[in-house]
Amino acid sequence: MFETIVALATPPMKSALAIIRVSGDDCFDVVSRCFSKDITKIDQKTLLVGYIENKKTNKKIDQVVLAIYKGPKSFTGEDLVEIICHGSALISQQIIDILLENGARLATNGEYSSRAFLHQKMDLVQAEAINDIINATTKEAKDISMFSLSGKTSENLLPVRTRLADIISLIEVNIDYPEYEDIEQANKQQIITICDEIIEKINTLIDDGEKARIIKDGIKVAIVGKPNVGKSSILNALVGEDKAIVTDIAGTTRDVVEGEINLNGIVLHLLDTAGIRESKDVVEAIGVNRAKKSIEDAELVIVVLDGSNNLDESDKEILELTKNSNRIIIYNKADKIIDKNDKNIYVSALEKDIKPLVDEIYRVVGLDQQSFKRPALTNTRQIGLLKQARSSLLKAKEDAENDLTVDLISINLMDAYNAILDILGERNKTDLSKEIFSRFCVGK
Ligand SMILES: Nc1nc2c(ncn2[C@@H]2O[C@H](COP(=O)(O)OP(=O)(O)OP(=O)(O)O)[C@@H](O)[C@H]2O)c(=O)[nH]1
Ligand SMILES: [Mg+2]
Repeated sequence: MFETIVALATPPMKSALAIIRVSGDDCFDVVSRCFSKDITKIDQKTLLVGYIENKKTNKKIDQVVLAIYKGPKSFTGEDLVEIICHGSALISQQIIDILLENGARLATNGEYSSRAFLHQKMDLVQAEAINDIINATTKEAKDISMFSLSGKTSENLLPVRTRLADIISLIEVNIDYPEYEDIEQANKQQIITICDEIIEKINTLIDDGEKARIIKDGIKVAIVGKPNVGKSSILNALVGEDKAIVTDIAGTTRDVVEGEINLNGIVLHLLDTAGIRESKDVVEAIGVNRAKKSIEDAELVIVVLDGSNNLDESDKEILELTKNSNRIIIYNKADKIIDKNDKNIYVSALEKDIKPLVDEIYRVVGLDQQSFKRPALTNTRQIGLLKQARSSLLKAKEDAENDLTVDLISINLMDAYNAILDILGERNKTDLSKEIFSRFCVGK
């Protein structure tokens, strides 16, 4: 039994129209109890004009249009009504109240999508994409989410899932029906080869996923260096405005200054930090600690050196601090440098000549044109499960190499298979025996 739920689908503010969504097993009954017409007999998609009213007090609440969807042909798969009313927070609240009085309950977060999933209107990857589409801030991020919503991303998992089912079926049939001589024997070498093949496919999915995640969420970039090397000037040159204060006084930036840019589809969340040095000034010292912390938090660190001067101990300390980070080292103040070394990246924030840095960011992030056009699993849950599947496969392969029995090997293969099903939310819906028997005509 799916209770009838109600929620406002549009923001609670003044607008031309607002939409209230009602969905559930007795949705049409609930709506009919507060609508001027009876909709309980409707058996196909329809639009109806009428009044939402309080039938006890005989008071009309608003004139509305109902978009009526007969389940299973609806977003949730249930009977569903969208009430299109006038866009005032007061009106929508009154309509929701009257629906609540007549048998509906308030929907919880994501409950419509969760019902769509439960009614098999979409898999989990598609359901998660709804949120991503709403939250996308760039065209590129939206396009990636659109692949997931349309089911294209889920299709990427098919080859992995099929290959895993192939090998598991082969092993299971060997275990369960050893007396059948016409069944292909699962040999260890074959298992190792198939494991390798699937691991490679999963590696590609993880790699594509990490790249797509960058397109979706952007990347956190910390700009660090000793005082006065030009960190704030670089931030300003990147964002194209004077966000951070620039002076020739060392220790100008005290707190972290944030900026954001969209570099052809890659959003950089930039953090300009206080110049790192020993300081007795309490405020500056806190800033320096924050700068050090931002190195840990950042996905990419831009280490700025003053190319017009020789490196000193402070520079070396910062190079040491960032040695394990994903980092780009740049030499600023190129306008004052005479001897340049081919291996270094030179920029002049003063002259807004930062193209070498932008190119290097692109190179390090590793996105190519294909990354923007490819369906990919992007969220932490999906990538986490891919990694889980990969480590189970590595264990299965190791077991096969150590000549363990096939039933032991199959435990890890099953774990990998389940992790893949979990990505789609299909673990409890899929009967592996069906997959097995669809491949073999055992018992003929
Ligand atoms: N010649 C030259 N001067 C620059 C360049 N970039 C920055 N400067 C100058 O260097 C000085 C310090 O610049 P900032 O951007 O404030 O340096 P910072 O690293 O943020 O300094 P703190 O906030 O004190 O750590 C200013 O006088 C800038 O005008 C450059 O590319 N060339
Ligand atoms: Mg600064």
